[in-house]
Amino acid sequence: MTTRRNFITGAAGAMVGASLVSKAAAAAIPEAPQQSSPATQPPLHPASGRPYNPVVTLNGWSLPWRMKDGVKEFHLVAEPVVREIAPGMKANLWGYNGQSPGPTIEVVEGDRVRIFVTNRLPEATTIHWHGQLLPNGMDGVAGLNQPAIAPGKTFVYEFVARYAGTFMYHPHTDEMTQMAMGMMGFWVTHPKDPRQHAVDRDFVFLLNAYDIAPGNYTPNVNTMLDFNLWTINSRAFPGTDPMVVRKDDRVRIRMGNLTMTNHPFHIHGHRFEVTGTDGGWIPAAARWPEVTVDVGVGQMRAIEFVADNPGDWAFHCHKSHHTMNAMSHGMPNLVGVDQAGVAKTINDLVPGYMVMGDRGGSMGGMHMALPENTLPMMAGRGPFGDIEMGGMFTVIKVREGLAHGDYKDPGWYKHPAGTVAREWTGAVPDAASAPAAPAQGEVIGTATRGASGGGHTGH
Ligand SMILES: [Cu+2]
Repeated sequence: MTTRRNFITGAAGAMVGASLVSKAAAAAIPEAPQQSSPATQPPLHPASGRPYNPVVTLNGWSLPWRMKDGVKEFHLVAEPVVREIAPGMKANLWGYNGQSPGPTIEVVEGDRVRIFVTNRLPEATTIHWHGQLLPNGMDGVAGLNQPAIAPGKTFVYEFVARYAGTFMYHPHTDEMTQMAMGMMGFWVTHPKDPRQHAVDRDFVFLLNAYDIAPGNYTPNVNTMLDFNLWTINSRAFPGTDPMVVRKDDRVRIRMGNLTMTNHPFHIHGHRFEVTGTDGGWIPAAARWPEVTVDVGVGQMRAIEFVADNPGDWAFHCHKSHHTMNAMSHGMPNLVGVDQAGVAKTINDLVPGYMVMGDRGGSMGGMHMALPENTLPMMAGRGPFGDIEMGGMFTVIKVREGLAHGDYKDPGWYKHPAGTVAREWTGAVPDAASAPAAPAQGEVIGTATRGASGGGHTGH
């Protein structure tokens, strides 16, 4: 039998056994390990049961289990948590076992699974096992399939993980509030034969969004569309960890979307194929090459590629407002307007004012005073300066010669000599501008919308 000690030594990180259940009850209900760190934890290699190739949850972890009479037993605790969204910002969220999202659950096709769910939230909850083929009474829709789990109560779910694939879990009780607060987790059912669908590195994460006004800590749960923090597993760039891979590794990235809008995820320097959805694996003959995959609301997508191109490659949502962090900016669009002196004049009146579209970098480079607990809209420093990104953005670091299972950040890519875009210092031909282009500082027309319609309060 797996002991609490095995639980702790079986997974790295600052995981501590929760004292939720008394010693007497410990035999009946497994411990509920907790995770205090938002850092990416090493893959959790199975200590019992059938072998499989574990996944890596970006800025997350996998939940240890115990084997009891041939059944894999897990214990999830739904509870309020404090999640660091990125250094400099923490959020009061709801999650499972110490973090939002909750831990990834990994099982093997054919496993019988028993999941204890303890509710430590101030309101009732349930868990829906998105994508699983299971008995109706285990599906987790409060009122329809089961009574809701009242605060303080523990329910048990039990079913067989019937087929290998990519799944997630989330409440089906007061969903608007509970998902807006971060309640969700990843689920991977591995194939019985570990050689099936085998890859060298298998990353997973959920896409989520929050509406946390600058200077605040708690999401507004009534927001329908105007979210201002777009996150990968409840982390915003530069808080997202890089995905470190060895050159020529076959890499899989599995993503699930529990926000209220779609996210077209785009890779740089590589091509991929979509190999799976939450409905199953896509036959090889039906796959086609892509560099962007749209992950629709409530959907999951698995992509695979061979990481044959060394470097630091951006991987991000292609909606440009989703790679920014929160800001209430009723800002005019002054792109193309000579604002020399304007900022200084206004700053004398309105300290902290800054302008968009003037001398590139005015956004990322603006180290303006922010309310407490508020991330810069775009941030991140790279080897060449400001990266000017936030939100749903991370970096795939492809390196030669890494050890199998080495996920440590190798630092920035060292570009071979002569392979970096550089300033041209030779002669430049005339007539490099469009014939009718206004000169810098010259304005054509004074459309009122263009001058004042650029402001909005969210993304
Ligand atoms: Cu997006």
